[in-house]
Amino acid sequence: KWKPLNKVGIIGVPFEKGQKKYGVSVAPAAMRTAGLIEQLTEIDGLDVKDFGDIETVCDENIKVDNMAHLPLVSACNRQLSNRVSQVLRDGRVVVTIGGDHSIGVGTVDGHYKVNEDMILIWVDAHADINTNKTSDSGSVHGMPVALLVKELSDYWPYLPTMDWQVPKFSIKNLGYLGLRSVDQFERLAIEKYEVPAFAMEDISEHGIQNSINHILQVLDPCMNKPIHVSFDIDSLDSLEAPSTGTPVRGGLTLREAICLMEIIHNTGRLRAIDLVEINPALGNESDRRKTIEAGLCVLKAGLGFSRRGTAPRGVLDLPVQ
Ligand code: B3U
Ligand code: MN
Ligand code: MN
Repeated sequence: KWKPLNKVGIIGVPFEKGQKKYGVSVAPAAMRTAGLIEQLTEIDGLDVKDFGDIETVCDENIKVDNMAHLPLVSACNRQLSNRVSQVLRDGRVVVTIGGDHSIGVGTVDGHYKVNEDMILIWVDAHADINTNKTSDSGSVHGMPVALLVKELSDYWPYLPTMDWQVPKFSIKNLGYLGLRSVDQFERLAIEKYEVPAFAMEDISEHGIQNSINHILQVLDPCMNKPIHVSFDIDSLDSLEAPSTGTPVRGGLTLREAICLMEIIHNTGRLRAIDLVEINPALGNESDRRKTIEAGLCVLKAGLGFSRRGTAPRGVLDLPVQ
């Protein structure tokens, strides 16, 4: 019944106010310069449309306790949510290039509006499930999951400027991969709600294939739900993706990440990919190149690029002299 969509829509989100370092906002431009559209277009049969960048305009200056730049984060995500819904309604897989991970609020909100039965795979070194009470940093990129999930709505104060976002997504439809830097209350939330979470030691024990297959089995045993992958580049080992704001060693290899994305692609149900936290302003030229290339590899694997190669369509023999 399900087969991979052969249409994608790209959205760039040059937004970095969900964290403290300069540079994640230049990732969409850096990815385009590195050949994002061209490389995706080379994937067999893929129709790629660029929906441009989200511009954030915001004149509100309301302070919310331990949530830096909330009005800006909110304004950006509100527009992003609408754009994501629009791309999905155009029958395309949405590929959103961040930006920091606070933009996960907009991508998941926009996806949920179109597919209420969606499941969410959060691939990250971090769990991003802090509230403003539990966060040490006050950075919203550590809070998107807690903002999205209906089960945690009572743990938030009233959030000015966020009225547009009603948390309806259930934590029962969430799974984690790649965790290795989880705060105490984040761990408590994962245990309280029994979120299927494959931290690095679990991936070491079971392997990446069993890990993702187990999560898919738990979240969607009937295999009929649309899948959203929110991929934080810091899920990769910092040797593979050094140009990111909060690198943590001991992470996924690029091979594991590609394998994971191929498995999800092969379900035919992947409908949205976020690629976030690439920061081309950090590290040297080699770090930058490695990180951007790793991001491109992850996207291509999710969109049907085959490492085996692809024979020319409809051609049965080699050309003769
Ligand atoms: N859990 C910490 C650290 C963090 C979360 N996401 C990133 N870092 N990239 C926090 O700030 O909430
Ligand atoms: Mn993250
Ligand atoms: Mn992270």
